[in-house]
Amino acid sequence: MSREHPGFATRAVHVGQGPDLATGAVVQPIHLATTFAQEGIGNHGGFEYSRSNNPTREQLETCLASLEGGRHGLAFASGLAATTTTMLLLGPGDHVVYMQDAYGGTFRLFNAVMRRYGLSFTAVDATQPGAVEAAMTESTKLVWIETPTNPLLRIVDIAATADAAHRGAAHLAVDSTFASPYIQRPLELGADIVMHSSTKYLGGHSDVLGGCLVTSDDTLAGRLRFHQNAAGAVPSPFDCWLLLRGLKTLALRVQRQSDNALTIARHLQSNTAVRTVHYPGLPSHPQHQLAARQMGGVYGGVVSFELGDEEAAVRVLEALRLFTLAESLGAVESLAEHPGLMTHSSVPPDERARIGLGGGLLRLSVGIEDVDDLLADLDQALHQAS
Ligand code: P1T
Repeated sequence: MSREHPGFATRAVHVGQGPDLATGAVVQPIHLATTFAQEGIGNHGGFEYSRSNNPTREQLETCLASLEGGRHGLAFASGLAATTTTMLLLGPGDHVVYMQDAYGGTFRLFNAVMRRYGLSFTAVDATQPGAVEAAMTESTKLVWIETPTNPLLRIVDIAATADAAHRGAAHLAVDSTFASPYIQRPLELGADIVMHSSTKYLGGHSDVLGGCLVTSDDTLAGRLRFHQNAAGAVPSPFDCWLLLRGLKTLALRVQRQSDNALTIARHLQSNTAVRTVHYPGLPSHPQHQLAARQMGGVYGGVVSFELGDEEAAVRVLEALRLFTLAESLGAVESLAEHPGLMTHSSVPPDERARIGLGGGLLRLSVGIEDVDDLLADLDQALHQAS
């Protein structure tokens, strides 16, 4: 690469990659080997055993670190494997403050699993200034936020939350899955760890599960690397290769998905059956100014909106033809789902009600299709259901 600081799209195609030195193959081979020959005991070329490190995984981790503007990237078998490995840094008595509106699986991991190991958790509305700081105690070691949140697309101020966490000597981890590094780079805003479900935008084709962590803190990186190997929730080389392939088109895909999503969000606002549209790119979003600053004017491919009640929401879902009824998000094809009955059903009903996740809420993951076809599908489904 000739420029001193190559741009995002260039790094997505080239960092950690490039022609194979042995053969000249323009695409790197997949290193399936589980173990690597040593010239003498402990004398090797950086690879011993694939759980500890693998050439294909290392390429992916190098590329991910570059895209997030971080020094160290770590790849995992799923987003939840990345989150679990972060939790392994903590011990009995440690306290975590987390954003209340988070992916249902994150809520379940914290409350149904990690509490059993002596950790305690406090959920706060981290969009409110001062809420994180007010919930922190002397035992708080980690603040965990998601922004934009799943599924209500709320925005947390990363820089302000990093300051609050650091004043209390805690680390800040940001689940940035809904944004992708094309849109938002939390480390540049003061976060200590950025986490992704790579299953979503990074992979981008609904064909690989993965997760990652990126940090610029050498000490944290060393501890995470130790636990990545010790707990062993690592991705397969083939999955790493698929993710590298996905990353190459990340900028193109997310730009197109965001353009389509903004058009859809505006269109839904004009439908009388739709009560509220949640999309940070709309000027009516309560945190639009913050989103504009933090997300660089591109707002991602997820839109959620509220209909009168659960029955109406289910009828619309069943009437959609081009949008596929399915969980997950971030891939090239458009998906639609009911968070209360699907992705967030592991969040107890009273907790859902508390955070404003109602039965009439639908979530769209907008793909790269022609937007006119997506609009027509939504129009016919809303019309049929009304
Ligand atoms: O599914 P997995 O790769 O383990 O990632 C978990 C996860 C973590 N964080 C966020 C913000 C997520 O959205 C997810 C997974 N979410 C879905 C499957 C979903 O449909 O919302």
